[in-house]
Amino acid sequence: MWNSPVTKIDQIETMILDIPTIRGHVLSMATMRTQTAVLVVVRFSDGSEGIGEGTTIGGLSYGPESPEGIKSAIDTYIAPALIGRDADNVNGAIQLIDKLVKANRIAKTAVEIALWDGLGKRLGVSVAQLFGGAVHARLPVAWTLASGNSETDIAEAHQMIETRRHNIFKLKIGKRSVREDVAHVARIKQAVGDAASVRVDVNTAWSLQDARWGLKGLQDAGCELVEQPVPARYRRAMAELASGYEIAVMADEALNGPEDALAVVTANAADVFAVKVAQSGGLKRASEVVAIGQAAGLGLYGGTMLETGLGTSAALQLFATTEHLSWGTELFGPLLLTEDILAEPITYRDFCVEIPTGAGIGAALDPDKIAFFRRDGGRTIQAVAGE
Ligand code: MUC
Ligand code: MG
Repeated sequence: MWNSPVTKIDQIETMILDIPTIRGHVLSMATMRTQTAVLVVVRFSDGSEGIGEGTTIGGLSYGPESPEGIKSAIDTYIAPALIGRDADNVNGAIQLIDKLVKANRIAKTAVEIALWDGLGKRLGVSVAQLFGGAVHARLPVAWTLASGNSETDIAEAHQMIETRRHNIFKLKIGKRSVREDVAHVARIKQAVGDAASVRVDVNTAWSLQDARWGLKGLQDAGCELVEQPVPARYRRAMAELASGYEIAVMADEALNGPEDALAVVTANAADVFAVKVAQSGGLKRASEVVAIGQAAGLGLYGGTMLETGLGTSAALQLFATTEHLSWGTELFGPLLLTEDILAEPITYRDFCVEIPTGAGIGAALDPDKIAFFRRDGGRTIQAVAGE
C-alpha cells in the first residue's frame, strides 16, 4: 500500500503586537493602555499553516513571563526542537517541549495552539472536535469594569446591560484601601441591582487580614465572588477565606497548570477555578485543569489573559467542550482593544460570546492589521510596500 508522506513542521514565526486598549484598564499591579500580544505562525511541509497566541498582562507585573521573554523562549528553544518533527502528533510535541523547557507556560501555549489549529485545518475539523466535540454554541461572557472611576464604571455597566452585551461584571480592585474598594463595589452593585452579577478580582493585592475585612464587606454588598484576594502561594489563607465566608473564592494566579490545580484542591484553597489556557500551558493542560476542578466538584470559569481574537478563539474551542462552566467566561479580550486583528471578528451578543465555527480554532488573521501593529517594523514595511 502507498503511504502518504508525513507532514512536518517546517517553520515557526513569532511576532509581538502592541495594540492600544479602548480606555485605561486599571488593575492592582498595572494600568494597561496597550495590550502586547505574542503571535505564532507555524508553517507545515504540505503548505498548511497554524496560528497561535501566548499573551500576558502588564509586562512582568502580572506573572513571570514577559512578551519579549515569550518570543525569545519560542525562537531560541521551542522552535528549533520542533522543526522537522511530525506535524500531526501534537501530544508528541507537547511532551518534547515539556522535557526541554521548564515553566514558560505561555510560550508553550502559543506554539501548542498553532499545532492544534494546523491539525484541525488539515483534517477539516474544529479544535473543539479534536477535543471530543462542542457541547455549547455560545457561552455567557463577563466584562471587566476597570476604568479607575466609579462613575465611569457605572455608566459603562448600564451601557453594557442596555445593549445586551454583558450582565456579568468583574471589578478590578486592590489598588486603593479595602474600605474604599468595598464602597466602590457597593456603589456599582447598587447601581445595577439584580440586572447584573458583580464580582471582583484583587489580583493578589491583599494580606490575609485585609482579605478578612474585604470579604465580609464584599458579601454584605451583594458581590458574588472574589478572585485571587491574596498572593498565589498563600494556599492556607485562601483555604481560610474559602471556608470562612459565603462569597465564592476563585483561584487565578494560583493555578499554573494541573499540578497547581491538584494542590489547590488538596488544600481546599478555592471554590472556583479561573481556567486560563495560557497560564495552564496550553489547551491540553487547561483541559486537565478543567478535569481536576470538575472531579473535585468546584465551580469553573473560562478565564482570559486578555488575548486578541486569536487566543480567544482558541480558548473558546476548549470551553465549548467543557460540560459545566457554572460561572461562565470572561473571554472579552478583543473588545478591550481598539482594533480586532481577525479577518472576521468573534460575535458577542445577548450577553454571550459565540464559539467560532470553521476548521482549527476558527480564526484567520487580518494581514493589514498584523502588519500595522507588529512591533518589529511592520508599519515601516507596509509604508514602503504601499509607496
Ligand atoms: C485577571 O487577572 O484575571 C482578566 C480579565 C481582566 O480584565 O483582566 C484579566 C486578568
Ligand atoms: Mg484574575
